[in-house]
Amino acid sequence: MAERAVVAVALSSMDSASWIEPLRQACATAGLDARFEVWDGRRIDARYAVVWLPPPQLFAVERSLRAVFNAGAGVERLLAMPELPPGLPVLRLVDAGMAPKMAEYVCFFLARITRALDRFLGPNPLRDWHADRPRGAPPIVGVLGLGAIGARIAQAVAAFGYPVRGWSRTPKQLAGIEAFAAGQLDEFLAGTQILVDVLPLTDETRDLLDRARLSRLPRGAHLINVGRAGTIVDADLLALLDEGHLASAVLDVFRVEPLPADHLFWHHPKVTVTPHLSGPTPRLPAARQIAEGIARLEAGAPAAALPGYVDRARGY
Ligand code: NDP
Ligand code: OXD
Repeated sequence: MAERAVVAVALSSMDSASWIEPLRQACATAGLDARFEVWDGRRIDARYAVVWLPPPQLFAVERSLRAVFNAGAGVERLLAMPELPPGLPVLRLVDAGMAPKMAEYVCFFLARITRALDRFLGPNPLRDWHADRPRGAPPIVGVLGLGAIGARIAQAVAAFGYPVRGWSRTPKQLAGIEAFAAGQLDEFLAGTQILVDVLPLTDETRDLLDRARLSRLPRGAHLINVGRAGTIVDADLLALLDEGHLASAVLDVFRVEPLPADHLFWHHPKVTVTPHLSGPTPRLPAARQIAEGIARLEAGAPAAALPGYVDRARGY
């Protein structure tokens, strides 16, 4: 009989202990015999690790790892760890319940922007029954990144009647979404009135939206960033907001998190800051995906055949 798999759980900011029970439950459902342990720095001979910003010594201490499961979608910080062994397969979550929450977040801010709902909120709400209502054509929404999450966001936005366009590295065919390929970014931006960034951070997407690119958006455009902050040059974004080229920015992700208390974004009148909460990883669906992944690996499947296998050269 195969030896029981030991799984190290090292989830730093996500509270490792709270994941043990969902992982156990998910294992029982997947028919997998595994032992999950919160990793405390001592060697447990783990065959797999479930991580989010793990301590770097994990990879030096646990030398028998066969794969590492990232308890989130973005892997840029994990891949940037010099301690991560080069050949160790990395798997990430694919949707796992994050996509609908992020679609909800984006649609909430779209309604707020397009109906100027802020007028009715806050300490001095407008009390005018005859306040202006938008009756024209809805603005064009452009979604950068049409992966597990971006596609869901694009489809949710389209379901509310917005014309939606999407940009991805490889061409996509999604019902009701106008698709733009990698070489068509300028054209994509020129026709986008509300830009939603759902890109992973990779060598190719780092600093992608600089002054030149953001300036291609029409005057008065809005930005919602739920992907990664490193895809946008902060100083260029602030300058374009101050100059009035961009009307507003809703930012859920930041180059430094937690966002430092003195950062300009906190106080800028055209910026809404949320503390990286658009897509919190829901424990049970995530645990199920991880348990199914481990079960398949234990059954002999190659890691590259699993959903969420990260192409380390590509960076996502
Ligand atoms: P996926 O890997 O499924 O999708 C990534 C998308 O980006 C794909 O459509 C991909 O193109 C596209 N893309 C990648 N590189 C490029 C490029 N150079 N040019 C054009 N398009 C590119 O990721 P997910 O949808 O699961 O997640 C996206 C990101 O959202 C995560 O990486 C993470 O950073 C962020 N995130 C944020 C959360 C939050 O709470 N704020 C929560 C969860 C995720 P192609 O389809 O051709 O591969
Ligand atoms: C993720 C995130 O990548 O929460 O999952 O940002």
